[in-house]
Amino acid sequence: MSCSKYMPAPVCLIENYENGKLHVKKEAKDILDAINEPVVVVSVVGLYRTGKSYLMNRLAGQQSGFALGSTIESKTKGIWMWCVPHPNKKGHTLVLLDTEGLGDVAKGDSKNDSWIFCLAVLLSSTLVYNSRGTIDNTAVEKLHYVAELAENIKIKSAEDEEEGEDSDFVMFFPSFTWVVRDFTLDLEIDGKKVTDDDYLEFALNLKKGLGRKINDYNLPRECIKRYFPSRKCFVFPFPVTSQEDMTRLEILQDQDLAQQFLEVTKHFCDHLFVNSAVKRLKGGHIVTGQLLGRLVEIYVDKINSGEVPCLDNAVVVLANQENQAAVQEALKVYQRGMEEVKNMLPISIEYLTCEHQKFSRLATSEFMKRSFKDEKTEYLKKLEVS
Ligand SMILES: Nc1nc2c(ncn2[C@@H]2O[C@H](COP(=O)(O)OP(=O)(O)OP(=O)(O)O)[C@@H](O)[C@H]2O)c(=O)[nH]1
Ligand SMILES: [Mg+2]
Repeated sequence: MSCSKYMPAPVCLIENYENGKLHVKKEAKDILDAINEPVVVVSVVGLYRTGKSYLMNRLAGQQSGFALGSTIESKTKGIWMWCVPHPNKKGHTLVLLDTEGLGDVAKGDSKNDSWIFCLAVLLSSTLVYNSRGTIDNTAVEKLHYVAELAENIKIKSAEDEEEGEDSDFVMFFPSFTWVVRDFTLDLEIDGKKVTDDDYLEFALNLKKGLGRKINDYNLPRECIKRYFPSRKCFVFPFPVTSQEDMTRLEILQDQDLAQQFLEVTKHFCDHLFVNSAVKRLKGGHIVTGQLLGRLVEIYVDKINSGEVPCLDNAVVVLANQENQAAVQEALKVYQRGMEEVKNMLPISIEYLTCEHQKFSRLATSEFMKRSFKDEKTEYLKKLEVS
């Protein structure tokens, strides 16, 4: 059983220093290293002080966990992680990533914000974008980080770049869920009742015409649609009525919260539990906790060295590490088997050949279980030679 089942509270996964450098925390990496199960990764991003951490605690099914702040000062720093058993998918771990609030002017570091947003996109299978009030133009414009993704993430490695457009990259991007908090309006468009999803799509409609203003209006909308073809929206009412209660949500019981807030929260959580996919790498390989930890390191190293993280390169680096380990494990299987044969000596050549073939086959299948993207069967050959 993985230790994820016993993670009592979130830990910091990625810390950010004043000098702009990012750092992967060892404690979090060790936790991921011990998880051999596939992971479903849900991350939340959005402006600071909008109830992100509170929502993540609800997803973890806990009253408290990710630290909330009750002042206007931003609370969460860097990226925090909580691994819990997946409530619906047996044998899967749900990894919740809570991120630092974007757009805090006191912090005044927009580059840091871009990287936080970018890492959330790279690491998760579902990205929750949290905002407050309504989906008006300001809310959409605040999501300008999406428009910057093209500069901050590369899909293909330099060698493959000539091979045309990144048309299929979105397959490896997370699905997108827009959460609107403290929504007080009626869900109506032109006097007709609409769903949360209709509301989002309406807000993302493009304006016809030319000119800078229209262009500025359309650009973030076009980017959201392009990068996140799978979209969902949930509008939440106020959780409580009194301002005083708002700052002590963490200690309030469900019966103290607005009924409709509880209903939407449940609907939201159920939706994510059922629909959030297992995280996969470009190429389709399933990501386990272990692989996720390595992925975090690869991306953070890239960002720290001033380069742009690249999906393809990350897969190559990961595949090399994994295949190397797979060869070692397979060799062990073969050697262990042949040790036993050695103890039976003297034996006939026929029997020896037969045993050698048996353990070679076993070793190969052991290798195949773990290896990936060994397209040129480079590592399989390595195994045969040894
Ligand atoms: N009005 C309102 N307040 C909320 C809601 N959810 C949580 N809060 C309160 O808002 C404050 C901030 O909540 P957090 O969950 O810490 O917000 P955050 O977005 O994680 O904040 P940062 O980490 O600073 O970006 C706390 O006092 C919460 O009790 C909500 O749906 N509506
Ligand atoms: Mg927070």
